[in-house]
Amino acid sequence: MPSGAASPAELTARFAAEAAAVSDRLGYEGLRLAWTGRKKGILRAMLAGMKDVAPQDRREYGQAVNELKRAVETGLEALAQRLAEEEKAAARRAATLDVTLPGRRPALGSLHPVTVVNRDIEAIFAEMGYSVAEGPEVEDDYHNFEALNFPHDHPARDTQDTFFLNSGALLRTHTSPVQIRTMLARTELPIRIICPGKVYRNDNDLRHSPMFHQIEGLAVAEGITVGDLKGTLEAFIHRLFSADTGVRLRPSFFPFTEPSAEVDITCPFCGGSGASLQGGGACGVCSATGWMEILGCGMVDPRVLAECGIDPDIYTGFAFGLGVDRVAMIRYGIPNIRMLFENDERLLRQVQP
Ligand code: 2NM
Repeated sequence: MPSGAASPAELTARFAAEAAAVSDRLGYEGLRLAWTGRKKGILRAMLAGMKDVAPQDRREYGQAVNELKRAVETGLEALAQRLAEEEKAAARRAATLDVTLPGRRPALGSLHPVTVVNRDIEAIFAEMGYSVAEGPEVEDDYHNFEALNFPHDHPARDTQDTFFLNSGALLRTHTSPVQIRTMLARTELPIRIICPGKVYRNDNDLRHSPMFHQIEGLAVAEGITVGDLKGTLEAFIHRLFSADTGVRLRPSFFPFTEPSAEVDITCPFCGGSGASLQGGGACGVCSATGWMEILGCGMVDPRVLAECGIDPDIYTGFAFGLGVDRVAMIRYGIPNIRMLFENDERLLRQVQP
């Protein structure tokens, strides 16, 4: 054995230690070249060292180098296998879901204030036996005006208020045409419906939007009275706002109802006092009157019933209409109707159904 050189046994141990420290393919290549390299490999040097070994020791030395060579070869094979398994395991780890990680919170949507109010109103009337009726937003003069007893020169028919389309069609200015269609198509009485939906008027300023949302209601049966109208609307208002909300009817006029009335409620902000709650001053929401207009209503005009094939000598009915946007603005303290239709997430985020 060459003096000063490591013995095959020592080299076997060194190889094992170096192989254990290898953690990737680059390290493997380095190790393989260092030990089995044809020109500078350690095994090659060991064989070359044979000439320095005393002749009587050569046999034993040769056997030891052969054992080292086998140890290196099987060691390299084992190392290659270990690296391949580690790579596979790493790929598996990268591809699997760690179920112990905290979850990512999903982005929650919210309901538009108009949707919330629509649903609330629909639920209240559903309890009172009403069903929801819907109809087209593109209407004709007959269902939007004529059948509702609008005189031909009524200002609401004017292009100032109504969006007319080609061919005489128009965008409905209220949801009353749905009620006309329901009465015309009825198979049985009584009728108890509410009609929610978008309506359109050529009006656009801080208090008006060219598209807004209405809910109208209609009840037709034998013996329906103004008392039924008042009782129904009072019950509705007490459910929608609060049981202590004051309600008053003021005489009004609509072409399709007689008599007609506007319905005021005591202001939900000042409780009807007209005084600002934030110290002194007047309530800005109801302009210090203590009252807010919320609904229009009336007994369906006999001419409207007759036009829809319902005998007004036997049947009577009441109808009402309200602006859903206005109720949403009151409930959520939204100062400007445009804010409802700007899709600003800061508004939508504040609505808790
Ligand atoms: C309102 C106010 C008063 C109404 C009347 C009818 C119909 F079709 F039965 F004649 N539908 N809606 C009505 C009555 C609507 O909105 C302010």
